[in-house]
Amino acid sequence: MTNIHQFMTDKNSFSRLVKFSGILSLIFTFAMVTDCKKEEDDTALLLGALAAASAPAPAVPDTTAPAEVTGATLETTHGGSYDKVTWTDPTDADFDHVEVTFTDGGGTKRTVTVAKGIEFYDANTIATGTIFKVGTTVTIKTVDKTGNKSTGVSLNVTEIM
Ligand SMILES: [Ca+2]
Repeated sequence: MTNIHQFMTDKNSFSRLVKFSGILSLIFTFAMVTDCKKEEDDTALLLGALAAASAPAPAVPDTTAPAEVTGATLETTHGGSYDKVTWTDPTDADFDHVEVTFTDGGGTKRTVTVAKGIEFYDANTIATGTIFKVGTTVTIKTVDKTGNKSTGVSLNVTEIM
């Protein structure tokens, strides 16, 4: 049997002990490195999640038409027939223009664009004496900068008594 004194003084035994310590130290270092690596991975994951959370949301395309015009009214500038339509533009920030569709006295269907802020259309712009055809409708649609168009407000062109 080898006692502790013999073990400690035996060069081979001591050398084995040193080697064994070295292996233990290697295992310990490996364990530490592995743990650090895991923390690095966790940090990378966390940073990735934070970046994803703070990144600006992808642009959502605008598909919303502006509100309708209000106070739409037919008027006559010559008496006898309606030839003018007036309204108030919506307040939507992206409102761009109005589209007026009507049938003129000669039966021709027309669509005209009226810029924001004008708030009226006179059929005499086409030719003096042009009127809205009785029995048809004048439709006013609002359009935004993206091109979204409202359903429209329609006015019936009736005979003026
Ligand atoms: Ca819009």
